[in-house]
Amino acid sequence: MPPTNQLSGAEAFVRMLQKHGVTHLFGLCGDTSLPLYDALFGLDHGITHILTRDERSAAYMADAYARVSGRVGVCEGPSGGGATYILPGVVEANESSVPLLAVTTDIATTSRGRFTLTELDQESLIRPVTKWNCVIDKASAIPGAVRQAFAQMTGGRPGAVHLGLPYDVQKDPVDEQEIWTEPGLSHYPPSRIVPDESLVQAAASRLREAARLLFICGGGVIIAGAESELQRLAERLGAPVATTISGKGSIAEDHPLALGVVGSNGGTPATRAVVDTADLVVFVGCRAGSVTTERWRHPAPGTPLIHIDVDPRVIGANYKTEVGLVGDACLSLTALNQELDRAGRADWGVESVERAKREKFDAFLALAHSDATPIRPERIVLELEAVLPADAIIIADPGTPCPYLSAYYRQRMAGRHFISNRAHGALGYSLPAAIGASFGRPGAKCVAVMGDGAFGFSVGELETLTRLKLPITLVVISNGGYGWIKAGQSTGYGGRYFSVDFGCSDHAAIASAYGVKAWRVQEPQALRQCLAAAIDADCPTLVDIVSQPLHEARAPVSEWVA
Ligand SMILES: Cc1ncc(C[n+]2csc(CCOP(=O)(O)OP(=O)(O)O)c2C)c(N)n1
Repeated sequence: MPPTNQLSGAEAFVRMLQKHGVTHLFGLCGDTSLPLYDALFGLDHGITHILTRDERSAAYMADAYARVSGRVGVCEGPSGGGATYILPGVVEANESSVPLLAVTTDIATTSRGRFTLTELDQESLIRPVTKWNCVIDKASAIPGAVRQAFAQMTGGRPGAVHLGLPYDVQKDPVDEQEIWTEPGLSHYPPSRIVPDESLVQAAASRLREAARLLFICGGGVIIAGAESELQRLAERLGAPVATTISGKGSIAEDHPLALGVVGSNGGTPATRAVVDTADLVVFVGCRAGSVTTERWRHPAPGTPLIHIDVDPRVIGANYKTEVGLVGDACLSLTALNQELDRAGRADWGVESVERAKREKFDAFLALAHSDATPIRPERIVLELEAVLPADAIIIADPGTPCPYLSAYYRQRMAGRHFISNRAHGALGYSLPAAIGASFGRPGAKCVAVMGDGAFGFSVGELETLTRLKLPITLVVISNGGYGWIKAGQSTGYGGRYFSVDFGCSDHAAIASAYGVKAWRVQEPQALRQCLAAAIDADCPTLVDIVSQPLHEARAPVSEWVA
C-alpha cells in the first residue's frame, strides 16, 4: 500500500476523471482491470459505472452520451479482446467529431514479450482511429496524460483519444499533489477559434451578391451550439438551410427555410433540385463527404462555394472554395451576422423550400397512408412521428431506418434530437447509443430504430436495458435480411441476390425473454396504438414490425454504394 499522501495509479486515474467532471463511465471488466475496478469500488468519486455486455456497446454508449450532453464520453475495457472490441466505437466517435475517452487496461509492462495472455500493442492498434493516444508506462505520468487526453479530445475539432493503463502502472504510487486539472475541459468546445476578420468580410460580400444562396450544414453546427445564429443568418438572407444526416437539428425542420436532409441517403429529387439551383453554397461544419454530395455531384463541381469549418483540412478537400473560414461555427456565423445588415431575398428561400417539401411529402404521404402489408417503412415513420414528443431523441441504425428517418421524420426542435452513426455506419449502434443518450439527457424519451440485422449485432444489451430499468423504446424494422445490400443487388446487380437473406426471428419474443415489454405488429392499423403504448410505458419496450423489404420499397436513396 502506498503511504497516505500517495495514491495508487488506478486511484490517481479515477481522481483525475472525477476532477475533469466525469460522472458516467461505460465499460466491461477484465483481469487487467482489477486494480481500476478496486479503485472505483474504494473511492468516493460520484462516478456511475454502467456495466455493458460488450466493449463495443460501451464505446457507443459513451459516444451517444457525449453527443446529447455536450460533455466528454468515457468508456473502458480490458486488454487484448477488450481493446479490439472497443475499437469500432472509438473510430465512430473520432470520425464524427465526438469527444470520447477510451480507456483500456493492459498487461504489466514487465510481462511484455513473454507470450502473456492478451498481449497486444494497443497503442499501435488504436493510433489510426484517435486524435491522440498513449499507453502510460509509468504511474507518475498518469495525471499529465489524463490532462493531455481531455485537452486533445475537446480542442479544435473534437475527437477520440485512448489511454492504456498497464496492470503494474495501476498499482504503482502517484503523488497526490499531481492531481490537478485545467478548468473547463469536461465540456466541449472548451474554447473557440475565431475566424479571420478579412475573410469574414470577403464571405459577407459574397453572401450579399448571391441571388440563390443555400446553406448545407453538417454536425458542426450543433456541436458548436450555432443553431440560433444560423437561423438568424438564414432569415436575414432568405436562404434555405439543408443539412447532412449528422446536421439534422441545425434548424427546426418545420421552419419555412428548412429544406431537410440532402444527399444520397435521405435526400430526394426535390431536395436535390434546390441544391442544383443554388448560385452560392455555404457549407457549415460539414465535410462535404460522399453521401452529402452524392459523390461530389450535387453541388456540381464549379458551383461557387464558401466553407466554414473548425478543421482546416476539410476546407478545399472536395471542392474549389472561394472563401474558407477556419473557425468555430457559432463564432463564424455570429461574425457574418454582424457584418451583414441587408434583408435577403426571402422569396427564393421560402418558395423553393415550400415547393421541394410539398413534392417530397406528397409522395411520402401517399405511401405512408397505405394499409399494405408487410407494413411500409413510410407508415412506420409517420406513426412514430405522431406519437413521439418533440424533444425525443431518435437514434437510427443503418439500413432502412437511416434514410427513411433522415428524409421524412420532421424534427420539430433544433438541437441534437437525431443521431445516426454516419462515420462508419456499422450495424448495432442504435441500441447501446440509446442507453448512452438516456444517461446524457435524463428525462428525454430515447428511441432506437434498427433493422433485424442491426438487432442481431446488439441483442446482448437487452439485459443491460432491463437491469438498468431504462424507459427506452426499441423499434425493429424486420424484413428477414440485410435489406440495404439486397437493394443494392436489386438496383445495381440485376437482382442477382447472393447471401443477403437470413431467417425471420420473433424479436418481441426474444425481448420478452430478457424482460423487455414487447409487441409484434403485422397490421398497419395496429401500429400507432402499439407505438404509443411502448413510448408511454415507464419501462424498456420493444416494437417488432414486420416490414416491406427495402428492395421493394421506394427508399429515399439515390445510390446504395457510398
Ligand atoms: C458492421 C457492419 N457490417 C456490414 C455492414 C454493411 N451493411 C450496411 S446496411 C446492411 C444491411 C442492414 O440490414 P438490417 O439491419 O437488417 O437493415 P435493413 O437494411 O434490412 O433495413 C449491411 C450488412 C455494416 N453497415 N456494418
